[in-house]
Amino acid sequence: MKAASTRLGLARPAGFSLVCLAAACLLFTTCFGAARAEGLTVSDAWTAASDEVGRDIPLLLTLHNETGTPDALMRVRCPIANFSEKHTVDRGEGAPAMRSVASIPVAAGSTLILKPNEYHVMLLQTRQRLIAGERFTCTLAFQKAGTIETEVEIRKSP
Ligand SMILES: [Cu+2]
Repeated sequence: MKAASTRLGLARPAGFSLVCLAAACLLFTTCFGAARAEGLTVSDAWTAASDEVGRDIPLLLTLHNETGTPDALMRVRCPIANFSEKHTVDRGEGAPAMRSVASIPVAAGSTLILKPNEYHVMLLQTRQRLIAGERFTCTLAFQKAGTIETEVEIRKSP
């Protein structure tokens, strides 16, 4: 009897959102437009359209770490590119220069917006044309939160 009433409780609308956050989101499904796992959310992932194949192109997204523990983006895999790197931008003497880093840190309780002139992911050797309005899925591996899949929107080049 107790188990049955619990199930009934979960069927209520308020219960549904709880189930969605607690269960579905932990299984890395998309919830309210953001992909999340254990307090880490990936949202607003996008890249610019490109007619050329074989290009290197930045992948930009927002990382929100709701946990009390620092995390880090370790690996990114997208089917539309042969490789990917995590980049930062050094500003010393002369022009700013991109540099590959082992991971992108996401401090505890922070939001990090990747930008072409700050931390970003670089997709290397694109395998196909990137057409505005289309989407593809990338897999992001974090040190603590594990693997999160996110949809990436292709936006019109500025
Ligand atoms: Cu770069």
